[in-house]
Amino acid sequence: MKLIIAIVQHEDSLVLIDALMEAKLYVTKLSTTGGFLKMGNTTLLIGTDEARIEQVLTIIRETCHSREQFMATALPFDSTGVGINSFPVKVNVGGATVFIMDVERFEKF
Ligand code: 2BA
Repeated sequence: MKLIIAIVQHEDSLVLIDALMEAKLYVTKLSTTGGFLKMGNTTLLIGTDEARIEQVLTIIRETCHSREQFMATALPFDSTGVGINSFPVKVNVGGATVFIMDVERFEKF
């Protein structure tokens, strides 16, 4: 048994969950926040047999897309550091960040 942890963008999460459900996979959705952008994203927990890992990765690849986000970066605009000027910095986010872990034991009650 493996646990796949997939961090994806909200925009892709519903299509991804539908595709996983259609493939008869189990999935749990968590609302999470990225540490860098401090923006909401979605983390999915998918517990499955090792034999189905590639199928899950294919579904994630087909449904999750990379996008450009802009974050405001603040810089002092004079030598005294008085006053703040902010400008947007482009960041490329996703498609998906995926961790695959061994599950030592799995129980359902
Ligand atoms: P965030 O932490 O909000 O990061 C959003 C995007 O900002 C990242 O996209 C990456 O392009 C950039 N970024 C993140 N940290 C950076 C840094 N220290 N310096 C420069 N640029 C940086 P992705 O790599 O596609 O990551 C999307 C989201 O996946 C992340 O949102 C975070 O929530 C999660 N994530 C990515 N790698 C992770 C890791 N190694 N461990 C835990 N979570 C991770």
